Amino acid sequence: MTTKPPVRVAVTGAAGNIGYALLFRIASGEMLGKDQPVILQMLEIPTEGAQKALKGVAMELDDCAFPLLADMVLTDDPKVAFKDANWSLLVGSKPRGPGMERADLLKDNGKIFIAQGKAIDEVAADDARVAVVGNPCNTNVMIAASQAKRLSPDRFTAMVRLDENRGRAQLAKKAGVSINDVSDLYIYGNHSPTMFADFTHAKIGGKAAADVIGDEAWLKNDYLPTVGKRGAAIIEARGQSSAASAANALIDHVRDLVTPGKIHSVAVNSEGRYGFAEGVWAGMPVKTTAPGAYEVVTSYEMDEFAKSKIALTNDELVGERDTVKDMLG
Ligand code: NAX
Repeated sequence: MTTKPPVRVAVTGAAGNIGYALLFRIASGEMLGKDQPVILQMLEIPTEGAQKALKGVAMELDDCAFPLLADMVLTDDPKVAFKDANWSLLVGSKPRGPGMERADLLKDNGKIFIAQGKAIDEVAADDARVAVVGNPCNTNVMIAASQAKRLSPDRFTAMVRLDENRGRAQLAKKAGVSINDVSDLYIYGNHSPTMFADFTHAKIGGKAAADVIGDEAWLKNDYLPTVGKRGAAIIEARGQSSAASAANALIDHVRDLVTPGKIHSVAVNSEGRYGFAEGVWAGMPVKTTAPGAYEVVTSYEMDEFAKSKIALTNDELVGERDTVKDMLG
């Protein structure tokens, strides 16, 4: 059996749909490795219903007898959940209610991410890393990062990996090839329908995807909206938002961030790259350089079409930042 010390993984919204599809895979070693013990530190809101459901999830985790699950913490207190956490996966957030404006959602969720960003900065491990899934995830991660005094902004990432996976799957389907033949497809901008799935640099079987597909109109007018609105299409079909595929993407997001050499789409502090405004968190390709560390791949040259798409998604990110500007620490 392994002798590695356990990694502490905090998961918020642990009794929710994504949590249910996520925790078991973390505990079975799919995220951090089959020889890496983990301690799950699970946060839920302090209602009786949520805490009871969380207990139920923990009972099922017990019943799996996972060899790598060293311990569990169940709590409604962020300072307990994030204590010494090496990874904090911020999945929980408030869903948009009937008649609720997007600006209200941004502000309501902003409060959660102010508190959680502060708590992580205060009590998480020195090597703390954060991945935000709860929507609007690009803006939520910006708010959380703005609260941090100890942890640098590069520790805070948000998830656009589900969009990358969706984009690769749609290209493979259209070309009639295996998913393994699709590469170099990266997501730029916001996790929202304005995102840009950059088909202009994608490859199929090592060749330019646009040449293999041979239908520019389809790529621009069908493919991009299909990828951008896939979340809504899933809700329409299942009556619930993506959960298993979102959990799967989060596993991919973290696993590739701890695997040197991997190039993948992550929403990071833009620092003005690819024409994004300074200080917004935007999807872009990153290369993992050491476990948990990455550099942005800046070598892709964008054509006029790609630049116009990036400008649109950047405008939306800037608009979201304006809405929450009073919440930025
Ligand atoms: P659920 O509503 O099933 O679960 C969310 C859970 O979070 C609930 O159990 C709730 O009690 C808990 N929660 C709420 N506020 C909390 C807080 N302050 N601290 C701790 N827990 C809290 O939603 P689920 O389907 O699991 O989705 C979770 C989030 O992921 C949503 O914001 C959703 O929009 C977002 N998504 C993000 C995706 C992405 O690619 N970035 C894709 C999937 C998903 O839509």
